Amino acid sequence: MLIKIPQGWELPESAATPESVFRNRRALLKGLAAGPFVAAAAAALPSAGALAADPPDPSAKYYPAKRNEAYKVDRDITNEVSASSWNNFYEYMPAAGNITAQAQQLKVRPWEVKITGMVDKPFTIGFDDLLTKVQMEERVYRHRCVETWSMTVPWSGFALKHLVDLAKPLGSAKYLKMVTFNDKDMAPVQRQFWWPWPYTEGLTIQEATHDLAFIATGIYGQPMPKQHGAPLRLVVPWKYGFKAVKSIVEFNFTDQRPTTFWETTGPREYGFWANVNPAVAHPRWSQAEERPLGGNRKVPTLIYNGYGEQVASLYAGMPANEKLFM
Ligand SMILES: Nc1nc2c(c(=O)[nH]1)N[C@H]1C(S)=C(S)[C@@H](COP(=O)(O)O)O[C@H]1N2
Ligand SMILES: [Mo]
Repeated sequence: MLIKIPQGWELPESAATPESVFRNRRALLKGLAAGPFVAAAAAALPSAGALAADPPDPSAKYYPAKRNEAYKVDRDITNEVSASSWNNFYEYMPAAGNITAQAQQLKVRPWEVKITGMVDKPFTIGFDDLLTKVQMEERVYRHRCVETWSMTVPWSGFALKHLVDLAKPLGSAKYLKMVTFNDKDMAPVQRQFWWPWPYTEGLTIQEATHDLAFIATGIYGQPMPKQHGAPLRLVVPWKYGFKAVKSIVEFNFTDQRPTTFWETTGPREYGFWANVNPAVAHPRWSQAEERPLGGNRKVPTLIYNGYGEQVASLYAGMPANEKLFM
């Protein structure tokens, strides 16, 4: 997101770690290649996925999850190195870029998720417990960032509807608010008081229970790397990427439309609905095209990011003053 606050610390794209460094490190970790240069490069950076020092991941048994072939995309899957080395996670670097090293400060266990607000009975559940109560699957989805880069990736996880069912919301609940952790030790950037931490997003209950709404706990057949928002993050592929809140600690059911991190930060540029629409320009750039990660080629952006057939009916009959596409 390009909000114009003085940003001396912003890295230009050219300063990102070369992909070759990641490739070499991965090869080394897999025992396929070694040699003094590769070893040095590998030692200099934390790993893209599990850090060597982390304890064994108790959720490893769920991956790879069985792919659900109902979710098909007529695009090539983005190569893993490109997707995992170009991320947006302001808690670790307030600009999109290579945040893998910074994101290793995220501690994903123990991890508790709170279910609060207008539900039958609020509760807290450990992340690993939660996984035993849902149906894990893999889905290939498009992802379109409001800043015009895009990717197509296999997410592992479960339908958000499963979590809504576990929560037993009251009939009076109209919205689901989702909140990222707020911890200055785990994310020193959260000391920057001018951002409205914690990162918050929201959906209507109709959106949250739509077939496409997904909670991702992994990507490319592995548990979620930290830079992608471990251990669980939202995926709503018909909306701009900023809706896809990472590292969630709370699901709050409410009758009030939640005010989001980006609405608070840039109310004229980022809204609640944020549905993808190539015909509605961002105030500072066109949304007509996008650049799939891993290349310089541009391709046309599609209404609802290609999911119009499934989701357009959610918005039929909305009042004309609702800004559905920002
Ligand atoms: N907590 C949190 N969630 C976040 C963000 C963030 O800065 N903080 N960035 C969002 C944006 S703008 C995008 S495009 C996606 C990027 O997801 P990825 O890094 O896994 O590709 O995460 C979204 N979720
Ligand atoms: Mo984004």
